[in-house]
Amino acid sequence: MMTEQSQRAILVGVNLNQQSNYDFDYSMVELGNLAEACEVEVVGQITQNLEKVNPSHYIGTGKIDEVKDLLSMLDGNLVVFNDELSPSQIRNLERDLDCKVIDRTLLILDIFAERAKTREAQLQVEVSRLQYMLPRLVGLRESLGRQTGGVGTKNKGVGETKLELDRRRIEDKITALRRELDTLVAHRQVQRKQRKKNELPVVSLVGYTNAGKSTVMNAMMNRFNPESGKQVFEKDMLFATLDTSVREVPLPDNKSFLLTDTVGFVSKLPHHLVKAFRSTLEEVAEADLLIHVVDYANENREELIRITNETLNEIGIRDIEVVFVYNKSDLLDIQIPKVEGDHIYMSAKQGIGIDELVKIIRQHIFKDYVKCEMLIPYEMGQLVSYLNDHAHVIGTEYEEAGTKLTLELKTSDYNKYQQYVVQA
Ligand SMILES: Nc1nc2c(ncn2[C@@H]2O[C@H](COP(=O)(O)OP(=O)(O)OP(=O)(O)O)[C@@H](O)[C@H]2O)c(=O)[nH]1
Ligand SMILES: [Mg+2]
Repeated sequence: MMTEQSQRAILVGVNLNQQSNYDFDYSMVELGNLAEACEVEVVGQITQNLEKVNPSHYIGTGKIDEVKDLLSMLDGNLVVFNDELSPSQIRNLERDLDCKVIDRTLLILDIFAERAKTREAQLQVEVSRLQYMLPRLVGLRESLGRQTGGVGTKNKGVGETKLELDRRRIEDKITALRRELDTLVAHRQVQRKQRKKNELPVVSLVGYTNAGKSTVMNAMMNRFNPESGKQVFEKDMLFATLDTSVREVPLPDNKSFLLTDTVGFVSKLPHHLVKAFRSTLEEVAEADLLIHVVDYANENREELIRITNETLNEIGIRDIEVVFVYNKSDLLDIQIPKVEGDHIYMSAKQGIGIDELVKIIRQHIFKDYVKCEMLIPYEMGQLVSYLNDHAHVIGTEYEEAGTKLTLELKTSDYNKYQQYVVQA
């Protein structure tokens, strides 16, 4: 949709009630970034403070002329609104501005559509897009009609039947896509259950888009599992990651955990999209620990933290312990790594602070480990090798009655092999 020849856009934002807990200016900067991610050139911007929006045009009537003047002055051919517009608002605006009008939601949907790589992500985006389009079909049809010289009364009946058809076709398509999606989700749930059986704790990276989540994941893998070669995609752009990746991080003392990397958040993430991505985000909901990655070099970090927390809330994630990674601290004038309780100032890109982060993670997820001594008869050699692979063996002595291990192991293993425990 966004690939037509050069699009020159004017951004329009409404600062409602001049809310103090919301950085309006930053949301406009971000709208520009979103537009640029869609290869739209931003040529101008108009904002307005309002007590409440104008139901018919979103902006006040006076502002419409202003936008129109700016469009002709700057040779713009697209207007992008900072909020989701209703179908009739888009219709009215396109008519009065005589120009294509889109909103923030459509921009985000387009970026997601472009970036989705796995079938699951593609389906999720497509469902959201169709749902966004459904109530807006009338508008699309009318603007088409205008281009071909206006809708005549003669064709009206035909148009309406066609509209009904289109609508039904889209509804059918949504149903079909949903069905396919359900199959995929079921498959992933099986995988997730299997992982659960492994009883490895799950740690999930969450945070605003571009904070450095994927870079943290890669830094962890470089440090603890370099041979695996399983790097995830990291890049300086909005929504580099749309799919969930899970990696095992094996620590030197045979304790491991699973680390998941997933889609980042953004201000005013479209509701349909959050809903469509629910299955992806379920991985996060089942985590034992969250690592909230913050771009600490971003001066709006407080706002970004707040939006991330709100989104987590919206998808029903509460009561999971959180560790804060103040990432990109290499860009600031502070000594790193620096640990303050469950907060760490670090640099994933430079690999500074990874060991310290793991130390914090350990304190949260390996609570059910116990230390003990076991005496294992020589004919149980297999158990000794199992423990060498799956527990943290601190000392080994060979006694007359068998191998004596001083070790730290999971409570479940402790209970299973309790008969060999000689000293708890
Ligand atoms: N200076 C600096 N840059 C970093 C650091 N960590 C990540 N970056 C850069 O930030 C950009 C985004 O990193 P990603 O890891 O892709 O961010 P993300 O949070 O996964 O982003 P999404 O997948 O889009 O949500 C990349 O260009 C990274 O190289 C850091 O510690 N310092
Ligand atoms: Mg990423």
